[in-house]
This record gives sequence, structure tokens and C-alpha cells, in this order.
Amino acid sequence: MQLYIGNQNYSSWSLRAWLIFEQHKLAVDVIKLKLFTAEFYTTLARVTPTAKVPLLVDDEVTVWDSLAILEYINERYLAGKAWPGAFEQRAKARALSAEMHSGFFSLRNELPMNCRARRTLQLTEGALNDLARVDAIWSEQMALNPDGWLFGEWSIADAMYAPLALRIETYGIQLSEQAMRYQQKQLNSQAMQSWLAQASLENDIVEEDEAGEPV
Ligand SMILES: N[C@@H](CCC(=O)N[C@@H](CS)C(=O)NCC(=O)O)C(=O)O
Repeated sequence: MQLYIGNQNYSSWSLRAWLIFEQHKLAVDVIKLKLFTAEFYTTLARVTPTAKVPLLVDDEVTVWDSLAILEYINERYLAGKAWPGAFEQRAKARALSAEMHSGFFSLRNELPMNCRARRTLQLTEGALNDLARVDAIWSEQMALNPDGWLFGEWSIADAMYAPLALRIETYGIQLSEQAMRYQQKQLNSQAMQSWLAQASLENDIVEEDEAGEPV
């Protein structure tokens, strides 16, 4: 199985897909391509028409898109355990994952994932609204699962919200105490530490993802 990802410093969609392999210790060959380079597009053109990462190739199966990869791995290799067991919780976890996948545009545009940077910036009302929604989601789930992930055990919903924990760190955002506890759980997880260690070995700069002023 091969997982194509982008620069670990910047590629938030790659992180989401990569996490399920790391959390469940599933073997995969990770092929890292530098975003927006000629090699990135020529390599991907051989396997996918979408020219985006993450991309998973599992023998005859090709899966593009982070959430589709998470779903595929969960169904094929994890017997469904990367979603909560109870159907009500599963429905909520799916809704929260879809909400991230199809929303939070201001937040994603204004606060690009940039693991190694520490920056400050002025947020628009749109980004502040997005952050308030994230705070509400995380706080609500932490009140239900005080020591845990969003649904107690690690789930696909945690993969979908993981890059936000990094953005909050990079841009020095302060959320409520409950939400910050979740952010710290994400940051301190073995999987995230492993991603950050690999990201720290990179030194390429993707200009469009360099936002804000150094602190
Ligand atoms: N909806 C897609 C988004 C994938 C995506 O936008 N990936 C970015 C990197 S984080 C990319 O490959 N960009 C290259 C390009 O747009 O040329 C997913 O969930 O996987």
C-alpha cells in the first residue's frame, strides 16, 4: 500500500489521512512529494487525475481525498473501529467530520497549517466565527469524554480536526480551557509528535502558506 503525501510542514489533508496508519500501526509506504513542484504533478499524473494529495494506492484500488481514504482504511483494515461503536455517536462523528471536510473556509484560508512557524495575525470575523464553532465542538465533546478523544477512543473525527490543533499552536490562538485540553491531547499524542519530528526535517518554503508576522 502506498500513501502519497505533501510536505509535512504544510499539508493538512495529508496529515488527516496519514494519522489513521500511525494510530493503528498499519504498514504503508509513504511517498512524500514537495507541493507545487513539477515532480509533484508528474508523479501524481501517473496514478491519479486529481493531482492532489493525499492519495492512496492499495493494489488495484486508488483512493483520492482524505476522508475517502480514512473511510476505506477503516472499512477494509479496521473492521469499522475508527468510528464510534454506538450509532448515535457514529452519526455525530460523521457529521463533525463532514463539517470539517466541507467547511471552515475562512479558518483554512487565513491560518494555513505551518507546523514549524510561530506567527501572529489579525483574524477576520469569518475566521473568528469558525474558531468559535471549533471551540463549541471540542468543549462539548470534552465535557462528555474528559480524558479522551472527541468520542473517547480515537476516531476519524480526531483525524479530521488534528490540523487545527497545529494551527492553534502556530498562530497562538486561545480557546476555552476544555477546548485547549483537547488541543494539547492532539499535540502530545505519539502520532502527532512523530509527524512533527518528520516535518522539522524539511526546509522548503511554500510562499502561499506563509501567513502572519513572526512573533
Ligand atoms: N478535498 C481534498 C483536498 C486535497 C488537497 O487540496 N490537497 C492539497 C495539499 S494539502 C494539494 O494536493 N494541493 C496541490 C494542488 O492544489 O495543486 C482532500 O480531502 O484530500
